[in-house]
Amino acid sequence: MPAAAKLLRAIIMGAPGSGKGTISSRIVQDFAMKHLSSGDLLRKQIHDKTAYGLTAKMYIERGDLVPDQVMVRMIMYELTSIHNSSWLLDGFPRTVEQAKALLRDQPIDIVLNLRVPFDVIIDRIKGRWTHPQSGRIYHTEFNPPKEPGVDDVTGEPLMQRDDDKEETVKARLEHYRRLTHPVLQFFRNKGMVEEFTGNYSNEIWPLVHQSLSTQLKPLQYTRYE
Ligand code: G5P
Ligand code: MG
Repeated sequence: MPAAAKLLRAIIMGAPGSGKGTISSRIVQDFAMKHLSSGDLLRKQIHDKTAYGLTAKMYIERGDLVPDQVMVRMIMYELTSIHNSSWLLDGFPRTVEQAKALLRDQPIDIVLNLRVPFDVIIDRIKGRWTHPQSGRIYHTEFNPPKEPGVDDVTGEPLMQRDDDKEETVKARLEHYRRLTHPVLQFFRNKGMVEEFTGNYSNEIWPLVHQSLSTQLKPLQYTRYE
């Protein structure tokens, strides 16, 4: 009987706007991994007006973090449905409490940390447009949709996120500095973090690809210069 393929449990971290969603969408194209984004999940719950969504809405609109117990319950539940696959967690954990709860439940193989300067990030977020139903991300200059304001795949309208207003972005960056930096330190102390630094996702992506290729076989051969 052939040996079961190794499953990879990865986390992608980085400040708001550092390119977690952008890099994650490239990862799932090139590797057999499921992408679970806590932000996308929360926005879907808000759209569907679920109990989680009603709780999360006011926190997200202020740029605050949703309480740990809500997040831990939601993410642990979602992980049970993909336990047979390799997965990539984006946006979770965001606090040391969340990180400890995750490690009590799941073995984590690698933490990918995207390091992009804050001034680059603020410029990026101003130009972001998303397709809320799928989580597809665009940018007016970096990766514009074929037709302005319209999703390439469905033809549905694109939206700007409510929490992308300048003041809210500043609050999100501040929470990142105060609450999420310690999470990185927590994982660094365990020797789990791989760092990727750059101003552009196109320079970071080949390095991420190379690193993951040492752990998982890519779905197709892609050459990055
Ligand atoms: P989210 O949704 O997790 P954030 O704040 O962590 O939100 P965000 O904003 O989704 O992260 P990102 O995914 O890191 O950013 O970045 P992205 O969307 O890929 O890229 C940003 C923009 O830059 C896009 O338009 C992209 O096209 C463009 N871009 C990418 N690369 C380049 C480049 O090289 N050049 C240029 N010019 N542009 C580029 O969380 C949202 C909220 O949900 C709650 C919190 O309230 C949070 O604020 N939440 C949680 N609360 C508690 N605990 C948790 N675990 C929570 N998770 C979510
Ligand atoms: Mg994102």
